[in-house]
Order: sequence, then structure tokens, then C-alpha cells
Amino acid sequence: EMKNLPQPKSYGPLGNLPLIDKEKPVQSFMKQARELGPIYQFHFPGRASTFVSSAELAAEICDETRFDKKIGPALQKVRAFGGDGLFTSGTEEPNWKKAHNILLPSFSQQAMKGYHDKMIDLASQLVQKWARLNPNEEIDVPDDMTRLTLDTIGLCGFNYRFNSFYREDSHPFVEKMVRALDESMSQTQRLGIQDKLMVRSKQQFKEDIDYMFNLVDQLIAERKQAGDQGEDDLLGHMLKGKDPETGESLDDENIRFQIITFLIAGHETTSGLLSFAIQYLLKHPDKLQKAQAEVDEVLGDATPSFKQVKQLKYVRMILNEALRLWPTAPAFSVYAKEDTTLAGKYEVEKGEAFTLLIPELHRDTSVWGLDAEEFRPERFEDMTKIPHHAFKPFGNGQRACIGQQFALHEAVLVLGMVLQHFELIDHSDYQLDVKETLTFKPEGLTMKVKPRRKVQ
Ligand code: MNH
Repeated sequence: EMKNLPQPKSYGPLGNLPLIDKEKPVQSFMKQARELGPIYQFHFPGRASTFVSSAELAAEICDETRFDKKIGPALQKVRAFGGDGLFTSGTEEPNWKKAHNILLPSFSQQAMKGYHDKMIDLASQLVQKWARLNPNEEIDVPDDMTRLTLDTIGLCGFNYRFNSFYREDSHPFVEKMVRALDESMSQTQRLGIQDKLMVRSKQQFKEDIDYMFNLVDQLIAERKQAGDQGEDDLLGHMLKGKDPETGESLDDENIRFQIITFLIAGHETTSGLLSFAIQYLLKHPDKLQKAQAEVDEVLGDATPSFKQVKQLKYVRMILNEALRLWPTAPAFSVYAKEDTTLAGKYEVEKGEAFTLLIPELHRDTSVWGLDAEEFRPERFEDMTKIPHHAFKPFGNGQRACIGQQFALHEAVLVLGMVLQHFELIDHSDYQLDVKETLTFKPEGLTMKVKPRRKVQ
């Protein structure tokens, strides 16, 4: 473990643990970074983590010749249901490369054209719901965005309709998934002895995972039964696809892990992104107006086509700026493949791990300027001016988010349609409170809307 790094105040055998707000661990680490600088060490009972936060150090650990993705303690816990799916497998595990090769074409720009109409289907359900509200009714923004994004990945991925907009409460899958994620995060923070005492939580964890496995195994079985006229969706690609390198296809257990991974990774993060973007627009009427003007010019009254979504440049800039300030997947970890040196001054031994605090990187004033804390989408006018390793909301290199194009196409389309149809009203003077699960969300964000045009 590295020596002579800054460290926060220590509390005997608990190490630095008492400094963490259990509800907001990442925000606690961000706070420490502001006090301790761009690299520091944090001691849990029995282990330590090294956090990095500057553009200079991010560029170092993003060098894939020297560093690779680390499956740290938190991701280890998520493996109970993500298994060796893309997100929770090590790069050296055979199923990572195999699934990566088989699934890449399903996330290409070309593939997005195939998902577009399904995305429109669900965005229209959201617009219909909001258009039918009475003027005084409040919208729970993260809640409706989660309905939308879960249904979108369900339909585009597996031709399955969660039908979240036809339910009072969210689909049972959501509750179980959120509780399982929550439990895996809590397990990482408990002391060994504490954790052993949590019998009830562990039983619940098992039940929740069984529920998820059952739902997904049923999806796979039904598709296989339906025969070869399978849909041209992610599941179809996984069942039919062969790794061009080895000629092998994915086995059923791995397909189950991939589906669960896509359901989790594919909706929590995108719904958080849409919620933060709306939060910022509520607080920045001038940017909201500018976005509405773009949407009116590009879309008018029309349902967005694939090409029009690409033309919503300012809407996309707003989403990038929301991802800069509150990247909804806020951290990732890497380990050193060999002994090396960081920034010419920190000796690093093979195996040493680093966690990048993305929100802090995104606030590094040396690249983002003194107004780094401000919401200003105009910084993304020209993407070529953004230094290469200063903006990492989707992770790095070959282990970066495979769903990036999917998330952005969906988010631009949805935010575009929301702005096309509604005035957004900050009825409660909302004050940002960032909730953490595995991801970030603006807790308790509500708004009211007023229709801007007739909904067909
Ligand atoms: Mn996504 C990896 C952020 C949407 C599926 N995603 C990552 C990583 C980040 C990330 C960061 C890298 C994590 C790490 O290095 O440990 N993802 C996002 C954000 C959004 C998002 C901010 C939305 C906004 N992700 C999506 C969507 C899908 C998806 C949508 C699927 C439909 N993400 C993945 C998968 C991986 C991943 C799968 C793992 C890829 C790999 O390692 O091969």
C-alpha cells in the first residue's frame, strides 16, 4: 500500500470510517478530497482505498497500458446478481471479452436506429401522462424518469413491457433491485461481525436475487420457445451472436447476468441524468428558454425522427453539463498492472488500486475554469476543446460504458419531447439533495408542468 499520502483523521480500529455519511458515502469522499487534495488514502477497518480527483492524475490512471479496471469490494458484492456480466467481470475473465465482442454491434449508432421507435413509444407514454395531469398536480421527477428508462431498456433489450406507466407503484423488479443494490452497498460498509449479524437482511437479499433471476430466466425461456423468429433486440443478439474471435456464443447463465446488468446499468443512471438535467433547467430559466427555442425550431409539432434527435445540439449540451456536475455513476476503480509512477512523484506497486471521484475531476478548475461549479452548457459547444481525460461520465477505454450511445439517444429524445410539450414549474423552490444508491439522484425533486402545445 502507498505511503506518505494525505489521510483524514483516524479513529483507532475504525480507521476513517466514522467520517462517512452512510447515506452519502461518495459525497463524503468528495468532501475529503476538497480538504486533502487530488490524491488521498482512506482507511476502512481492514482495508484502504486511494482516491484521485484531478485531471492530471485521471489522465495517468486512464492509461490502459498501465492500468485496468478493478472489481473492488462494492462490485464484488454486486456480483451476487451481476455475476460475470460485462459490468462486474474482470477484463481477464473469458466472458468479459466474449460478451464485449458479441454485444458491441447492438450498441452501435446503426443499432440505435432500430431502438428509436421503441424509445418514442415510451417517451410518448410519459408525455401523455403529464399532459393529462390537472394543473395543480405534482410530478415526482426521478420516479417518472425511472418508469420511463426501465420500460425503455425492457422494450429495446428484451421486447418486454414493464408497463410502469400503467401501475400505481413501480414494477416489483424495481423495488427488489433497489433493495439488493442497497444491501450490497451496506455490506461493504459494515464491519465483519456486524455483517454476520444481519441475518434478516441477508435472507431478503437472497429472496430479491431469486426474484430477479426468475423473471429473467422466464424471459430467456419464452424467447427460446418462440423459436428462431426472435426479435432483433439485445436478447436476440445474445442468443444468436458468436464471438468473432473464438466462434463461441454466450451460455444461458451468462445471458441471465447480462440481462440483469442491462436492467440495472441501463436505467438507474439514465433516469438520474434526466432528473438532474430537469433540476438544472428549473433553476436556469435562460437556458431553459434557449433549449425550448431549439426544440421548437428542430421539432415544431412533430414526433422526433432519428435525425432530428441528432440535431438537438443544445439539449445534448445540457445533458453533458448535467453529467459533468453530477455524473450519475460517480466513481470507477483501476489497478496497476505493473510497478509504475504517478505524475512523476508517486511510486506505485503492481496491484495498487485507485478510485477516480468523477464529480471532483469534473470540477478541477485547472481544466474547467474558475466557474467549474456553475451550470453552463455552453462549455460543450465544441467537444474538441474538452481535454481528453477531463470528462469521464462514461468511464474509460475498453471498459467504458457500452450503453453510452443508447443512454444519450434516449435522454436527448426524452428531454427534447418534454421541452417540446411542457413549461416546467419549480413550484416548491426545490433545493438539491443528492441521494446515493449505486448511482446519484436528486432526492425529492418534484415540479408542475403546463402544456405548451396539443398532444396528438
Ligand atoms: Mn453504463 C459501464 C456510466 C448508461 C451499460 N457505465 C459504465 C461505466 C460508467 C457508466 C462510468 C464504467 C464503470 C467502471 O469502470 O467500473 N452508464 C453510465 C452512465 C449512464 C450509463 C452515466 C447513463 C447516463 N450503461 C448505461 C446504459 C447501459 C449501460 C443505458 C445499457 C443499456 N455500462 C453498461 C455496461 C457497462 C457500463 C454493460 C460495463 C461495460 C464493460 O465493462 O464492458
